[in-house]
Amino acid sequence: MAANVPIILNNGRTCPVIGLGTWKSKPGEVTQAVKDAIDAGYRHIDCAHVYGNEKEVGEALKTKFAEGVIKREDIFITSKLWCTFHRPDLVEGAIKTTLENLGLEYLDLYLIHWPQAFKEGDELFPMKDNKIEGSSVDYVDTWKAMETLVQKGLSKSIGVSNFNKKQLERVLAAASIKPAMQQIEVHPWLNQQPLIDFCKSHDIAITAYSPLGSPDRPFAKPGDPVLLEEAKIKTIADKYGKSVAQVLIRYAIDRGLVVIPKSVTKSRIIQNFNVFDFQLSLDDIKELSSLECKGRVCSMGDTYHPDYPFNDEY
Ligand code: NAP
Ligand code: SBI
Repeated sequence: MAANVPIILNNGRTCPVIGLGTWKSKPGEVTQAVKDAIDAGYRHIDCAHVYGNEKEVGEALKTKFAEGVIKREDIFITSKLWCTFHRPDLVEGAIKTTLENLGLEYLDLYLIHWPQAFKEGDELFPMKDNKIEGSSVDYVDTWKAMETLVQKGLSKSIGVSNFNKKQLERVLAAASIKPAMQQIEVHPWLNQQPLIDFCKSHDIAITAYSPLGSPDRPFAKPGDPVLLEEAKIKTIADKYGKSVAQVLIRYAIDRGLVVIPKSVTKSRIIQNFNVFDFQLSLDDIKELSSLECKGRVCSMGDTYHPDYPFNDEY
């Protein structure tokens, strides 16, 4: 009825539909979280250099390989190129750092984390006059450098994250390898239908990030509404005998998306994967989509950057 079937990317490779998110997972918690996730059946982990915990994710992978629970080819590992490494000559070094930290020889998917380039250097968030300092590197040039990573066997697939339609069009026009994936924020308050339709029309798969509304985001303000407490979603969840989180995860899967809920809590890690025994009706998906309110919860503060993606309609 709702089997755990991986999606097929535009290069013929497969990607498990649920991955474990790792942003904000503390180094001291993430190793156990990844081990718990693998034991619960997860075969996809979403990582990034900027999360500052790839070494600790790697420790969990090493243990699970050594225990014989999984082999390298059984698990899908995503990471992302941070904004300070967009300059083409920095891209190969950046993926090699990530591979070294994760203890891997290759990634399954490497994404350009954001279209905006930041000033190159040691600071991940280089600041000037209280603002993030940009760099003029064009993400199309970064994309050409990403393509060489596939040729060198360092990543099986490449893609983007947080790109708007125009930015994707520019990449597509120049690409020898089309992006296999676009990772964006998706949940009922930001249903992303126009951008999803555009990506689907180009055979680019979508990963839904912050599917639970990212309640632990560091920039949440007191009084911000909480997606997991939305009464209309609770009513739908009760009907299926499932939690709001499980309904939000199914909301992505039932729209054909990959989804990467983050948790460091064993019971939630298990709960979030326990979604293959039900499916949302079309009416319920429509009702969830009708909660759209441009309710973006994750953004980068540099709205003044020429490549800031969220100034366009989509
Ligand atoms: P999220 O997955 O929407 O929410 C995570 C929060 O929900 C945590 O506080 C977690 O708590 C809690 N939670 C998890 N399962 C729950 C459940 N069943 N019931 C109640 N609470 C639950 O937020 P996110 O971390 O922003 O997004 C997920 C992942 O997407 C990230 O970790 C990252 O890998 C990726 N991401 C990518 C980008 C990008 O720019 N590409 C941006 C944002 C996120 P505990 O951990 O305490 O259990
Ligand atoms: C960080 F490590 C620090 C800030 C921040 O804000 C925007 C969202 C983001 C990101 O760029 N990718 C994430 O998963 N979270 C993030 C990460």
